[in-house]
Amino acid sequence: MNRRDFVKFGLGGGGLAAGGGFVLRNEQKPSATFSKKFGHPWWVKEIDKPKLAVDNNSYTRFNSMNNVFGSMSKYYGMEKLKELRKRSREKTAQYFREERPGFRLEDRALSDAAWVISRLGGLNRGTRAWTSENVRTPEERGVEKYSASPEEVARVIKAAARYFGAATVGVTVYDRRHINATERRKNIVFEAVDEPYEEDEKLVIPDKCKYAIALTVQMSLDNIACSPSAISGAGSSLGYSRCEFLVAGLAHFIRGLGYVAIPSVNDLGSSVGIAVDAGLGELGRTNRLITPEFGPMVRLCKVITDLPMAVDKPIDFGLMEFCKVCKRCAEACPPNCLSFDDEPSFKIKGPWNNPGHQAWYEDSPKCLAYWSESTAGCSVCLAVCPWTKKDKTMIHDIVKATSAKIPALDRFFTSMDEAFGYGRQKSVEQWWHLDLPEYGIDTMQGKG
Ligand code: B12
Repeated sequence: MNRRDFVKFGLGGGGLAAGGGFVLRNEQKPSATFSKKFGHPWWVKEIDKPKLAVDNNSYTRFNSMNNVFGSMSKYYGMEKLKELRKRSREKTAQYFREERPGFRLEDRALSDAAWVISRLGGLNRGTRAWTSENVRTPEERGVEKYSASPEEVARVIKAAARYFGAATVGVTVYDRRHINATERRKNIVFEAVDEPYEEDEKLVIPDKCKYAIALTVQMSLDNIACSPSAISGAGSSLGYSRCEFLVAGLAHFIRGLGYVAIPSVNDLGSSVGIAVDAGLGELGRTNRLITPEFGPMVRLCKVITDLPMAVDKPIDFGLMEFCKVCKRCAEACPPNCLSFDDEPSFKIKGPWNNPGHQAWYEDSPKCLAYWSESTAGCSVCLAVCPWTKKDKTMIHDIVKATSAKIPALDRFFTSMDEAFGYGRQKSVEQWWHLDLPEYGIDTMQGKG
C-alpha cells in the first residue's frame, strides 16, 4: 500500500476517524495548523497539570555539575574517556582522508560556523547578560513603564518573540525547582532585590521574576535527518545560534519596556520542564519535549522576567499514549541509551537524572560517549520520531489529530510511518544540492 492508498483507505474518507467514534467533519478540518493566534492546533487539549507527575517529596533543584557535561569522567571513567577521545580524533582524521560525505572539510566548517552566534553568549555573559547598559529605558524616554492587561502583555510578548525567531512561545509562572541549584559552581539563589546580579559565590535572581517565557526555535529537518554527521550537527548548532539571537532580542525588548529580563539557553535550569508547564508540548520517550506542531524538531530557550503576563496551560495531544507504543526512537538510538519501558516512571537511570519527576529516563553517558564515536554528535532520536514531519500535505495533520483523539490507532500509525520510509537517514551528499529556504527551515510550516 502506498501513501496515497493509505490516505484513501484510511483517512481520506474519514473512515478510520469515523470508526473510532470521531468524525472529521469538513467544518472541523483546520485550514491552518495554528488554529488561533499563538495557540495550538484545534486537536490539542489544554489541561490543568502536565500528564507526567511530579513527586513533591522528592523533586528538588538539580546540581548542574551532575549532568554528563559536568561529570562525564566520573560516570564513564577517566581512562576510558581519554581512549574514547583519542579514537574520535583518529576517526575524524581518517574521515577527512577518505573524504567521507558529511565529515569533510566543508561539512565540519559548516557545523562550526553555525555555532558562531551561540558562542557570543554564556550564563550572564555577552548576549545572555542579565542586565544591559545600552537599553533606552522608559525613564530615559520620559514615559511610564509599559502597562497593559495581562492578556495584552502576553500577546505583545508573543508577537515580539515570533519576530525574533520563535516557532512557538508559551508563558508560565515557573516552578523554582526547575531552576538549577548551582551553575558554574555558584549557588543560584532568589532574593528580594530589584535587579539580578552575580558575585563570587552566587547568582541572584530577584524574587519578583516569577514568569518564564518558554520558547522554541525550529531546527532544519533536512539537516537533522542526516544524523549522525556534521551536517546534522550544523542543524543543532544553528538552532543554538538562533536561540541566542532570540533570547538576546526578547530580553532587550522587555528591558526597553521597563522590566527585568534574564535570557537563558541551556544555562540556569530545565528548559524542558519549563516548556512543558508553559504548554509548548509533552515530554516524550526521548526524555525531551515533543511539540504538536514540529514534533521534537525544536531547540528550547527561555527568558525569566518580572513583567506580569497571562499564563498558558499545559497541553495533552495524546503524546504520552503514543510514546508508550511507538518506541521508534529507542530502537533507532545508536548507543541504545533510551528507555524501552512501556510506562514512564520515577526510576532514574543514574545520578545524571534529576529524580522526582516521571519520565522515560535515559542513560546519558552512553549518549554523550556516542557523540565522540560518531565524531559529530547525534540527533537520530529526533530524526526518526513520527511526530517529525516536513510534509505539508493535510495527511500529517489528520494523522496527528486522529492520534490525539484515538490512542488505539497509535501502533498502526507508527508502523505505517515506518513502511513509508519516514525517519530513515537522508543522504548527506544531497544536502549541498538542496534549494534550501532561510535557515534550512520552512518558517511557514504549519501556519496555513
Ligand atoms: C545536559 C544535556 C544533555 C545531556 C544528557 C542530560 C544529562 N542528564 O546529562 C546529553 C549531552 C547526553 C544530551 C543529549 C541530547 N540532548 Co540535551 N540537553 C542537556 C541540557 C543542557 C541540560 C539538561 C539537564 O540538565 N539534564 C539533567 C536532568 C535534569 O535530566 P533529567 O532528570 O533526565 O530530565 C530531563 C527531562 O526529563 C527534562 N526535565 C527535567 N526536569 C524536568 C521536570 C519536569 C516536570 C519535566 C516534565 C521534565 C523535566 O529535561 C531533562 C533533559 O535532559 C538541556 C538544556 C536545558 N537546560 O534543559 C539540553 C536539551 C534537553 N537537550 C536537547 C537535545 C535536542 C539533545 C539531543 C537530541 C542532542 C542534540 N542533537 O541536540 C540529545 C538527546 C538525548 C536523549 N534523547 O536522551 C534539547 C531538547 C529540545 C527538546 N525538543 O526538548 C535541550 C533542551 C537543549 C536545547 N537548547 O534545545 N543532552
